[in-house]
Amino acid sequence: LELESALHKALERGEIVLHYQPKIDVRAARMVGAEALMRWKRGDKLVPPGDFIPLAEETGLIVPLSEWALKEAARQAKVWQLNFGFSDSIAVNLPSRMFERSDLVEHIHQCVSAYGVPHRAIQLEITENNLMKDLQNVIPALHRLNEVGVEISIDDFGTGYSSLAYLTTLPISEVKIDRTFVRDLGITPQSSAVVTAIIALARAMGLRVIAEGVETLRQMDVLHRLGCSLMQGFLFSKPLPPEEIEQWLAQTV
Ligand code: G
Ligand code: G
Ligand code: NA
Ligand code: MN
Repeated sequence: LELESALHKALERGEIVLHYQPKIDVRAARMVGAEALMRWKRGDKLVPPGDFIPLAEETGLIVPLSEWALKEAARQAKVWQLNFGFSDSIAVNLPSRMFERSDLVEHIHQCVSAYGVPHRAIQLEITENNLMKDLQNVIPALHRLNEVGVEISIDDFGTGYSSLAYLTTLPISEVKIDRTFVRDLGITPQSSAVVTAIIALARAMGLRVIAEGVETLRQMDVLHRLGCSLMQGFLFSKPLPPEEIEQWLAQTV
């Protein structure tokens, strides 16, 4: 309960911040975007999202937190555009709660308009399980987002139970191979079988594919050989505060 009221105040006190992890195109050797990840600056501690996102989901605080994250990502995209010519997108993780809101698309529109960035400056990551959990609300929202140019990436892909036939009907742009498959690449044959299948599926559906949780050169090599050149993970960079990610942005242009 103490944590709950502290989290409640955290947002208005400016204690919630976004860190950014670069998405890398290994073939082009450049950063092609970044994923925004929330942290809570509580005193001199930096609380990881695993310690407060579940509570935020339970209490509904995830809604104002996510609304703030969308706005903050749009602001950051504008700053990077002005300082570094950044024209890629910042990915924001969106929980299924946000899709229950009829004004989600309007809220995103207001965020990008407020800072004068194009809608494609914001990308949304939704986990495969969240996607399938609330199709009734998610599907119309995905179509409206697609119409205005906000791309959707399916997070933790391969861990859920989505019907592949069904997925082909959704306006999505990217699938993100879950880190559990990446972790075992080069170790278990099953993992490379799954990754090979996901890459083939993505290609057949005309989707980009990105691998998350890339930690070793070996994983990078296997992924590259299998035809996946977009990657994210500690091998390249951990999630960084905005000041520290500027070295990546400076290399991009
Ligand atoms: O950054 P870290 O690896 O600790 O993140 C842990 C989990 O918290 C990840 O699954 C990530 O998707 C989730 N997470 C991080 N930031 C956000 C956010 O802004 N919104 C939501 N809904 N989840 C987030
Ligand atoms: O899928 P999700 O949004 O939960 O992923 C984001 C989380 O993954 C963040 O908490 C981030 O810190 C973590 N992460 C990023 N890169 C790596 C990595 O290479 N290995 C592991 N184990 N975790 C990573
Ligand atoms: Na994510
Ligand atoms: Mn993920």
